[in-house]
Amino acid sequence: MTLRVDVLTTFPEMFAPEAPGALGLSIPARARRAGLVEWHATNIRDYAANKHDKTDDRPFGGGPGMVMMCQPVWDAVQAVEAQDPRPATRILMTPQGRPLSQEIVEGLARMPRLLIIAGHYEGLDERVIEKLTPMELSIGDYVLSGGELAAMVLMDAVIRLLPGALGDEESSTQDSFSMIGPNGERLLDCPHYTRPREWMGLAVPEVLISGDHGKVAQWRLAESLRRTQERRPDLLGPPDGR
Ligand code: 6GU
Repeated sequence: MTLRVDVLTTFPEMFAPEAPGALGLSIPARARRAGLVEWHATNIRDYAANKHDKTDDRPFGGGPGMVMMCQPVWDAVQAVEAQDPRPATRILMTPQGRPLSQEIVEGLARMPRLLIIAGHYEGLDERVIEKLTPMELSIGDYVLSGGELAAMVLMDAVIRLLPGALGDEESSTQDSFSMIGPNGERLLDCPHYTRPREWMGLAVPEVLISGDHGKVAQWRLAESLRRTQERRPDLLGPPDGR
């Protein structure tokens, strides 16, 4: 079954399947051509029921920036959801959302249909969020001009997990956050090397050219653990301080 992704945005051009941007090249483009995924970008502006096709307005209480209005967002969601009988998992990209993780990505890759709202400006009127009850996701603790780039990040991460999206050469099982440690933790990836065996005085670790697959697997796990401890101790759980 083809995963259907709808993106609701005021900048649908960013998602043109032929655009040689984030999704128009490489793995997502190949997955789309293979029929594993289809995506449709809908312009929220097309659902604005006011004279000037306005989708945003000034915030009550004053202050800088604009707020996306309830009506165009709500109507766009209703219209897009009616285009396919399968229920859509509603997602709102926002810096106030839950931090995206590989675990969340894996869950979303099993869904038949995703509907991603990419907010712009200061965000959406809170009432439309309350009525839509979307899953709210952030891609990190920094601010983007809009949710579109974040939506593309999410889409890329989901699409590469669809069965058949990666060739054997690109298997996702050993990626960072997919490699599992002795206590079930998600680990960072190990270092990688290719030819030549020596470059600028640096040799490839001996074990990798030993041909001993057991030893290689052991070394990779140890390196993953060491890197995770060094760079992302938070992934290994809180220190056992008592
Ligand atoms: Cl999902 N949206 C925006 N606008 N900024 C972000 C983000 C999302 N995640 C991190 N920064």
